[in-house]
Amino acid sequence: MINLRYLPLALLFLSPLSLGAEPVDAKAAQAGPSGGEPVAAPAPESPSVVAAPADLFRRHCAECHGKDRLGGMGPALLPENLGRLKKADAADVIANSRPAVQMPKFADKLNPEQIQSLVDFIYTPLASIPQWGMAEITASRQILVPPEKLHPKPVHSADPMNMFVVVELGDHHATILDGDKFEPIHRFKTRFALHGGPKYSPDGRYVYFASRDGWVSKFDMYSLQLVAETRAGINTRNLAVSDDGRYLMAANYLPHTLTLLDAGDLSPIKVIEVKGESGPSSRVSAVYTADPRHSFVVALKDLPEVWEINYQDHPPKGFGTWVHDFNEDSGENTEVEPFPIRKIKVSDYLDDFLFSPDYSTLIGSSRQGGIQVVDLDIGRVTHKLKLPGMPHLGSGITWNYKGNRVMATPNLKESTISIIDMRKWKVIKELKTLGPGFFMRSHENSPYAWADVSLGTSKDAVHIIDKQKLKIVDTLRPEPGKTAAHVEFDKDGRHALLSIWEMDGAVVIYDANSLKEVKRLPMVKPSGKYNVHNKITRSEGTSH
Ligand code: DHE
Repeated sequence: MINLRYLPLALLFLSPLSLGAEPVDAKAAQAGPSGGEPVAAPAPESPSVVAAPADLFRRHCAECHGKDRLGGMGPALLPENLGRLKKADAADVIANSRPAVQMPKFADKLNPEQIQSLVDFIYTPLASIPQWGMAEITASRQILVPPEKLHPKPVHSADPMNMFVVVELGDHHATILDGDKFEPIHRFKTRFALHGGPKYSPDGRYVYFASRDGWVSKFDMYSLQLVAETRAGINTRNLAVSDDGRYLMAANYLPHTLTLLDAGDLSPIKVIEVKGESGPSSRVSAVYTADPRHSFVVALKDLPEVWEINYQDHPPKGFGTWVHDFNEDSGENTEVEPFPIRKIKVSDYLDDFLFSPDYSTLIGSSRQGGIQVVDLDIGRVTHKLKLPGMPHLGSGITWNYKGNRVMATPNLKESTISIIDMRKWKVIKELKTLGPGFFMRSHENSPYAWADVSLGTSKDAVHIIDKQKLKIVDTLRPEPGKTAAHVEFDKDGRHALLSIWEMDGAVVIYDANSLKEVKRLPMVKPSGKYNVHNKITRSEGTSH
């Protein structure tokens, strides 16, 4: 149990969901997302004590955040993991806590200098990249419900194909929504700071979440419970599920690795070090599965390469050592390494990316701005396009326009949406928007694409784009003054669900044709919404 004597400051940034497990470090990241009792305030720190920040951390923080700052019941306190909290705001969080966390206030317990020294300490990178290999991952794994205890059929009456997961970032929960009635049917605690889209198993029964702190959680959509968790990294970007449902791959910033997990019990299969031939290692920007290729495709942040990792039992010609080991006479591949890697050189470091609908082409955001088009079959960059701002390609969508496939992407730094002909690789339209945006969405059955402008001053607006006229035909303001961001359609494309991205936020359900509001469900800073059918069928209007 937690020793309250040591608890105080250690609860920095701690979600209310994160208490109630064993002390950190011994079982570092084993503390589950189960709830706990409110925390008693600490004994005041004597103002006369001038301790070194490391000592302050050890005494006040290590219990919950790990003596190595890698996290435990509370999140990791490393610069990489604190990326979304401005350093200038961290002192205020320590002094005054923040809404929806159980961390007590420390303003009257530590003096401003002590608080500032702690801030400086946690924003200082560790001297070396911490070890997080097979042993640590294995030790972190927890089976919460064994497979034999899971109900074979759904315990609810919702259409399993038309359910949504809604991530509520504000208090680190997720809500499962019936997509026909638009009624929440379950709400549960998640790990701290989920990021990236949760990914479904191919049959839609399970959903896998990744948190920025590296936790991968498996949730059963039939019995509505978390079934297993593993910490795949210390700082993780996102995860992907193989098209056969057997494997997960987590993309990590810390350490510089890809973690391959068994999708069944989340046990680690392999940790792949991400480094170039000449030595330097790289953070991983993102990983996705390319279903028809039976591969995970990976973009790298610090190496100008794209990696394709085949997960078939018998990988095809062209992968890794396969070429050398392929026996031309027998036509067999006898000594192939499992999960061989094919490395494709690209012209610039890539951030996020999307695929063409047939998965033969990767379209990636260059660090310098603009996009690179990579033909995955021939293994090289075929086109480069200069675009204004920074395209946000993970949010890119495609559709058929006058017999041609086009794609559209918001820009993180410019008030523009770029629409690109995917045959000629030419920008055919730059739509001026009310501000830079983060997410775009549509559906095969909808004439409209929805685009938020949540990064600008008109963050409460959402543009409706006619996909055949290539024009903004309407602009909605679901709640004036409040951030509106991220849309997801229901299974048939008849409704669009939009987030009011605020602590007192909501998911607003619109009729996708009349654009009239149908219902509003209060939620705590809802971020992404993920429809089972649209995700597992790889709808052209949503992220994959
Ligand atoms: Fe995201 C998806 C990268 C900041 C919310 N974001 C993704 C993906 C990548 C990415 C690579 C695709 C993964 C996937 O879906 O599997 N995000 C980045 C960044 O590099 C960036 C700009 C900086 C960072 O801090 O990492 C960034 N992202 C944010 C935020 O600040 C957001 C708005 C709030 C948050 O959660 O931190 C945010 N990102 C999201 C969401 C998705 C996402 C909700 C999933 C979108 C979807 O519908 O699929």
